[in-house]
Amino acid sequence: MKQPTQQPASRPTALAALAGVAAAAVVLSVAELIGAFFTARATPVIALGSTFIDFTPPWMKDFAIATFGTNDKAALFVGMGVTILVLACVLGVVAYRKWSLGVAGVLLMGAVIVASVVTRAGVKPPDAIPSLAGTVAGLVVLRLLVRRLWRMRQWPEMAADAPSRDSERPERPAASRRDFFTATGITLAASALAAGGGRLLSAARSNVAQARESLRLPAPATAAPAVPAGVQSKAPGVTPWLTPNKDFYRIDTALSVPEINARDWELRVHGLVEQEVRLTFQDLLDAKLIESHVSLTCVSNPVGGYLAGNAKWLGMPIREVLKMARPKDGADMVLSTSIDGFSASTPLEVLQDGRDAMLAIGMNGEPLPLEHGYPVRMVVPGLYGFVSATKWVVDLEVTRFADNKAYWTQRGWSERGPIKTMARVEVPRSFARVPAGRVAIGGTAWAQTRGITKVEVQIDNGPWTEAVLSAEASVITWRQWSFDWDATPGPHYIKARATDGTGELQTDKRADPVPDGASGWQSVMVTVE
Ligand SMILES: Nc1nc2c(c(=O)[nH]1)N[C@H]1C(S)=C(S)[C@@H](COP(=O)(O)O)O[C@H]1N2
Ligand SMILES: [Mo]
Repeated sequence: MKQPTQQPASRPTALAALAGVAAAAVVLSVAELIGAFFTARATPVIALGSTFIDFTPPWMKDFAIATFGTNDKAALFVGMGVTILVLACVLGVVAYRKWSLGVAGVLLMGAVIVASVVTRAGVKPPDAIPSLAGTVAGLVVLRLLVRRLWRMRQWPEMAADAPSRDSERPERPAASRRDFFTATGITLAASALAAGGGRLLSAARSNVAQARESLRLPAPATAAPAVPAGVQSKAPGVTPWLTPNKDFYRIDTALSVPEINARDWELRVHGLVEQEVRLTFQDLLDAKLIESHVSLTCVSNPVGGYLAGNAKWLGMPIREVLKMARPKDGADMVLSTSIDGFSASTPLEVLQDGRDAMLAIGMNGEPLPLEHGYPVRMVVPGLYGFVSATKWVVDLEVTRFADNKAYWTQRGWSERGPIKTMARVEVPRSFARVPAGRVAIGGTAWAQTRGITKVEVQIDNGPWTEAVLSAEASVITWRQWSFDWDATPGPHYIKARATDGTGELQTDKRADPVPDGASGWQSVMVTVE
């Protein structure tokens, strides 16, 4: 007969799940604390997230950027948090029901974490230590908490639910539920402290941000041509022609921003070259630097999207670096690799022609911000970032497209990526309500290395009419435009299209970002009141 005080069967299960969550918190926080003394990329959360990103199929990357924009990393962390929570609950219940299975589960997860850590680029075998220590600590805590639950089966309320275990001696004092909650609470609080402490410690140990602050950039040997007056669109509300660093879009696969000491930085130029070259940061500071306004664009940018920016870059021309290395006949590509294993394939000829392709150290008069590639990144006018703009670059291999594939090319994207001509409507915004009368339409257009010579606007199915082009700084920067519209009440569609410097009209053929960039004319719906 069951006792009248019998608790619902779900109660011990819920407590076991809670034990699992506490154990997972211990795994992660212990690894975080110890990880402060190792590479930032070696902590379980960062390593798992990065591994996940590397295995993300192109459509999912596209979906993530389309849905979350530059918050895609925050979305990933939330997704990971939920997954870890669910797995931890399952592990707790499994361990409570059958301890040996629980151990196997924890060890399996530990193995997955360690594998994802040691396979990260730029990570050394000792970097597995934080994850190993975390796993062991988590196992110990899980054992302590689950044992308390077993002992609770001697507590009459739960007697019928706990599996009978010969290993648990009846003479042991029965544990109470309060015991369990106290132990779990202490575990969770200690985990929070350890994780927070780990964060503070890594921040204190990293002096890269400080070194960047105190870095003084040299003056360029060749200054950027003066920006003509009137580059800004006349339409109020259009994005600034020059993008401030803090507003510059950020796209990369790096979950934790690599921290490189400029004095440790070295670039190796090798492969199909007569002379292997090694450059230090001091070599760059001493070189004849150029300064140039260049607009960057991301291949994942949808039609009308904001994954583009325009900055003044300071750097050493890559063609000068290649002159020292002297590429051999047959080479047609330079594979640039970052410290964290991202790579981009850039046609060799593009890096040798007259355009301002550079190893950049400055962005809008400052050292590169950490998240934009400090201390050195590539900037190549005319190509999407995924095949040219390697941040935290440490290696240039002169090679052939036939022999090597870059990071995104291995994942279904194109091996080359010239930027497609694009006109973007920025004001009025999509679905805006505007008063009837004179409405200023405006936006930005780009076709880097070809330039923009015309932007046309169409209202509903009316004629295509030329917009007013703002001044052009160069063919490698974007160009703004404006258009005065006499708006009549009702719903209206505004379309825009650009013509590049070769006279070619932007294609109206709709294409997704995969594999080599979105195309099509943007259409914006507005309501005139
Ligand atoms: N190391 C590294 N460099 C990288 C990437 C990356 O994932 N890792 N992404 C590239 C892509 S896809 C783009 S669009 C540009 C974006 O540069 P930004 O973040 O400075 O705007 O960086 C490029 N360089
Ligand atoms: Mo990109």
